[in-house]
Amino acid sequence: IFFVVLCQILSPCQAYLHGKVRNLPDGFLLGTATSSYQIEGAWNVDGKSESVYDNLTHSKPCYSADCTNGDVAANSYYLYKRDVEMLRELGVDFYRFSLSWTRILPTSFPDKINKAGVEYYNKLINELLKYNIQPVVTIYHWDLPQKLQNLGGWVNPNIIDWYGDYAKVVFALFGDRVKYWITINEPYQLCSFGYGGTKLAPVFNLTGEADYLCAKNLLLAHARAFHIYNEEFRFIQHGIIFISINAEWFEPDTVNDVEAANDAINFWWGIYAHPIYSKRGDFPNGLKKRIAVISRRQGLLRSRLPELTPSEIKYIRGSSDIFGLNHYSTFFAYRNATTYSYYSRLTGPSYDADAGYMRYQRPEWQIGQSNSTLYVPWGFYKVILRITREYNNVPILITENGYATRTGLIDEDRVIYYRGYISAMLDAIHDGANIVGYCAWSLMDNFEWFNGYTEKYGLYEVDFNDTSRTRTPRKSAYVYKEIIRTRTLDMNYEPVM
Ligand code: PSG
Repeated sequence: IFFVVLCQILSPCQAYLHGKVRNLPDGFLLGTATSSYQIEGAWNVDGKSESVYDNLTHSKPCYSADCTNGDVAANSYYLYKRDVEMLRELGVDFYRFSLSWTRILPTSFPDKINKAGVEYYNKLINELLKYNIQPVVTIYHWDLPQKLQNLGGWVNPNIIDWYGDYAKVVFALFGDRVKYWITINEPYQLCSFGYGGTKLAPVFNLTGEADYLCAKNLLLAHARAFHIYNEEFRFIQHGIIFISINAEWFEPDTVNDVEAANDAINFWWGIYAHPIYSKRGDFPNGLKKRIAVISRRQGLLRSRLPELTPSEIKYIRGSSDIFGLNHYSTFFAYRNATTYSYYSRLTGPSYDADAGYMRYQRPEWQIGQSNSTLYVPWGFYKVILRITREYNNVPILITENGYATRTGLIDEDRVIYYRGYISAMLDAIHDGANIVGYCAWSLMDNFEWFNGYTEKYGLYEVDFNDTSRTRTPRKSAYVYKEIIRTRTLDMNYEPVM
């Protein structure tokens, strides 16, 4: 009774009573993320060679919505000390960033290690550690060496060796200090938008074929890095290694659309998650069957989805210490006349036709600057619980979650998004999910691939018109900082800016 009475007087305490302040679990890790091509700039400096994004944005200057590129980006190659200062302002436990393959290995191969490139990452890592910020390092976040792309990139099975050799080099260079390794960022976006479409490099647009070859090679390359780490580095370096999968939520539109939503999930992320995290391994059965049936109807003599042999299945299964989850939004999935009739279509392979579902988002959902990122916190809850149940309560690190604001420094829309999503995550933890940490995308505004600089995901605004690339905290930065400082989520906290 004493405490309840006291609580009537103290307002933060009242919020606790009314469930508006929630505690984060003990030892929960909080961080924020970026990736090399999106922030570094210095694209041809100090011995760095050409990546697929250097090549694409230079050969097609209007690849991105605003005809921009990452030549300078947020200039983090030169401003990394300011970046670390921002991370200290926020008080994060970790910083997730990625390594540029072409900065470290200009020939793409380990015959020549570029000292200046290695120096850059050493300085960044050491600066982080000086302030007790753990580096969480993505080995590959889409900026493939152009030279390897000329050899076919992710559809050439030799990429398993090339990527594995590169991974081995970075374990040896940085693994004494880096304890969290992410092999590859978002296979779905890479394979589907890059090899099956034109949104990302290498804009192959060979849907229904290249995207599936990419998927298989990528799974094997990821597993290669995992096994190299296990056999040669883990016992000395004692880190963990995993993949970051983009898993969006697909809700059945009606009771008749449960299968459609399931297919959507299988084609979007089950195709990557199932071989690694399920007990059985291999691609999901439903997906294998759909592609096999459609391929046969198309007159092909084999499925366009390459098979995983029993030894490949074994090699991939279990090749991740935890589940790196990137999540942004939710869709309703359904079938219609066209998607039902997929068995009869003869217009050639198509990934979307294979998947056989349609999707839409509700107009009443709060929409960010990015057209597909709408505020649907319950979808985050559902996707976490699905992964938890399907993959035997695997530990999850949220490696990306974020929202492109429509406003300026007072990004009220993103404050709502972060609060809603962190709250949904706490509900999922309460209901049994084993989530070890959360990472906001992104530390700062950056080159948003095909959207150029038109989408602003940063906790810090970056002034791209100013050569010094000034960084200024938005309201969401202050709100996140308070969450980190207090290890609680207070829905009503108003920062003084
Ligand atoms: C993936 C899925 C969605 C949005 C963006 C991504 N979605 O379903 O709404 S891509 C992901 C990527 C990173 C981007 C960031 C924001 O890993 O490099 O900058 O999200 O687009």
